[in-house]
Amino acid sequence: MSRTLPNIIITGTPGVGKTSHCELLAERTGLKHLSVNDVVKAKECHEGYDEEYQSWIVDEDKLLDAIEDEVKQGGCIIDWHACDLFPKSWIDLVVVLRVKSEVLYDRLTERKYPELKLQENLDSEIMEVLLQEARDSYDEEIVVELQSNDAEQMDENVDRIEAWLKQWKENNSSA
Ligand code: DAT
Repeated sequence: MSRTLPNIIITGTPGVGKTSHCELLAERTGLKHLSVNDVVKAKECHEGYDEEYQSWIVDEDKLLDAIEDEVKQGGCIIDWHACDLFPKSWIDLVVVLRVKSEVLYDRLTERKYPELKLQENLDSEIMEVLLQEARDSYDEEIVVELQSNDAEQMDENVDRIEAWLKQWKENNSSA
C-alpha cells in the first residue's frame, strides 16, 4: 500500500497541546486534522460515558473501522492521547508532545478537570507513559519527542514537522 501523503500521530497527555498543534499544522500544510475525540462522539465509537473521569469509554474496534478508509488514503494528522491502537502500517511519524508538570497543572486546572483525572494525568506525564507507549508501539526512527511549554516551542515544532513533511514528499514522490 502506498500513500501519496503521510499520516502523522500527535499524541501526549491531555493538555500538552495536541489540538493546538494539529490545528496549526493542518492550516500550514493542508493535511487533515483528524480529532479522534470528535470521531468517537460523532460516530458513537464508545461504550458510554464515564462520569467520574468525565470522558467517553472508547470502543477501539469501532473507532478503527470508522477511520480506516480515510487514514489509509494518507494525509491525516491524528490527534489522540493514545497511539498503540493504530496499526503500524498506517503511520509514518509519531510526535509525542511533552510539558512541564507545573504548566500542565495550570492547563488542566483551567479546564476544570476533576481532581482524580487531574492527578492521574499529571502522574502519567511525569512517568512518560505516552512516550513509552509510542516507543513500544512503533519503530524508534519514527517517534519524536517535542516540548510544548509555550507558543515559541509550538511554532518550532510545527516548523520541524513541516520540514519533515517536505522531505517525506521528496522521498516518496514517484516522479
Ligand atoms: P490537548 O489537545 O493535548 O488536550 P490543547 O491543544 O487543547 O491540548 O491545549 C490545552 C491548552 O493549553 C489550550 O488552552 C492551549 C494551551 N497550549 C497548548 N500547548 C501550548 C503551547 N505550546 N504554548 C502555549 N499554550 C499552549
